[in-house]
Amino acid sequence: MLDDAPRLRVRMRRTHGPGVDAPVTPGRPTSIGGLEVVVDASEEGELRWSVANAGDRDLDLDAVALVWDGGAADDCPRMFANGYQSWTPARTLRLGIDVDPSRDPRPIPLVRAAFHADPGVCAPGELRSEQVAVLASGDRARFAIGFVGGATHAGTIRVRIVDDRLELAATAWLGGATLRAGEQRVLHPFVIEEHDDPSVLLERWADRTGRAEQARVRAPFLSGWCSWYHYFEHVTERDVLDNLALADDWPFDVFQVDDGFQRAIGDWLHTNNKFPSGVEGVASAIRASGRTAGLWIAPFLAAPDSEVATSHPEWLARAPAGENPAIGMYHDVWGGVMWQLDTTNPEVVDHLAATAAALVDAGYRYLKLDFTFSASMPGRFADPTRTPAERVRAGYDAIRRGAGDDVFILGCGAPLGALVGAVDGMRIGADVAPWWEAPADAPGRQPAYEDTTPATKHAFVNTCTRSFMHRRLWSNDPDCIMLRNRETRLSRETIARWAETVGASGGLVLVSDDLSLIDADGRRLLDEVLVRARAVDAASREGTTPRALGLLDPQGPGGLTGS
Ligand code: 9PG
Repeated sequence: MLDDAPRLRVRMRRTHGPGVDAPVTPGRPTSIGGLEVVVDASEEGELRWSVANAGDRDLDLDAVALVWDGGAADDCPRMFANGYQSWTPARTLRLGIDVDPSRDPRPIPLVRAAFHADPGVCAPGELRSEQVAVLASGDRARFAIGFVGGATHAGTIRVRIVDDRLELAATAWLGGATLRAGEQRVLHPFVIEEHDDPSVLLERWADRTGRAEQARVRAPFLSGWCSWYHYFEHVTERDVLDNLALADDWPFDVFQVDDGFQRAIGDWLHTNNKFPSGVEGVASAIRASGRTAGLWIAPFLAAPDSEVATSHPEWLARAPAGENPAIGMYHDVWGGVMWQLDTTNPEVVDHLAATAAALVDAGYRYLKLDFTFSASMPGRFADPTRTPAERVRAGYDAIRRGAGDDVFILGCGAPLGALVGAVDGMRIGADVAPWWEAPADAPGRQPAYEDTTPATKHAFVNTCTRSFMHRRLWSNDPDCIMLRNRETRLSRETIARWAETVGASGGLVLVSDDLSLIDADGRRLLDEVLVRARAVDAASREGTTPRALGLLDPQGPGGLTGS
């Protein structure tokens, strides 16, 4: 497709500057807007490219793209579009009909920055996918475009129909990173493959990317308990101990304490008064029961009144303009605005490594790192040459360095592309909730971004559509099952359907209930789900993952093979 060189163009957007566009010939440097782009002839089907600052002044670069004609749009042109982070949907969109949510004026810009690599507004008619996209005519796939890697910048595939033809743009998102005078950056290569089965295309892309990025795919199968989806932020040490006491004959490897133990967002080694025994005491109790102790943290955030923010204001990223710190997340439950730690500051990475080491010393061997897209949010940083992807990856790498190689690290609220090779497990969908569809007043609901709201249906969609990632990029975490049939709005049928889908995915099986509310049927369901999940996981390690039914159906997938 890219051999059609006369139609190949490079498109570039410097920060605060207009987009510029020029034809490019593979093998020959193209000068554009003070930069030089080199596209190599492909090797092993991978197109290699780089961008260099040819001038004698530093330049800030938002995005550079290769743009080409993808042929006639055909009937029912569709794109399987992968979302940016754990909670963003992966599903099939209709070109010429569906609209990118960034075009909706209602959400504040911060919402766009949380759910997309590029927080800007899409062009009219344009749809986008992160890392990999499958282009299709109706139910038949045509080809996939995928970036082989994402650790140094995000890769966004943008598509629109121009004169009944597909205009394709493979975009490297550098997010305003400074290119020093004379500096060259090698960009992640990308591949184009043809096949009529979308699952085959996605699996081949994930195989290739997992190999290239040394994906961590050898962690043991895990089952466990998580405090979040029954107790939420009200969890107490007593709740954890009570469930531990009830769990004696439950098949859990991990017992994981979620949000609610900490004194402040950012101060992870100090508990609030609901956890009188401290982080060590809770870990000791879990370990004494023979289980792996797990803990949730949101490591790149700091509450304005946290010790970390007040004693080290210089560790905070600065807002894009003005003197305030940069926002990493707005969350009512935590009291509003949370600042963003600057992971380009060597002291911050040392602090993250030391925090992880201290938690491991306290007894934790499973860390759930949440809201980690926050390190990719806009701001000004100690090292302006780092891209958003590099800022996220630096934070994860620091935590890995402190925690050691044998601690299970679970990414959550995490930009997927940047973290292949960094995490053992990855949350691949929105939060479940004790309801199927989100009610109008569900917490976290954002106009135009409703499909990221905590709701079991949203977790179900991504568990099906991202099944190809399992044991290729990491172990998939589909999010928790809930087995209680009291204190929930889920019907017995829906409880079972969701639990069976988790089992059919082969991913992590985590239960999030007050165990005293689960009856014998619930327990039997868990045992069945675990048998299935172990078998599917074993097959996945051998390269056979379950496939989504109806992957190219714009109404969403119908389930997984075998479910
Ligand atoms: C703890 C939770 C759980 C859960 C995570 C994550 O936008 N929001 O308001 C929003 C709130 C919570 C949330 C996602 C989004 O969930 O996925 O498993 O750990 O944090 O706070």
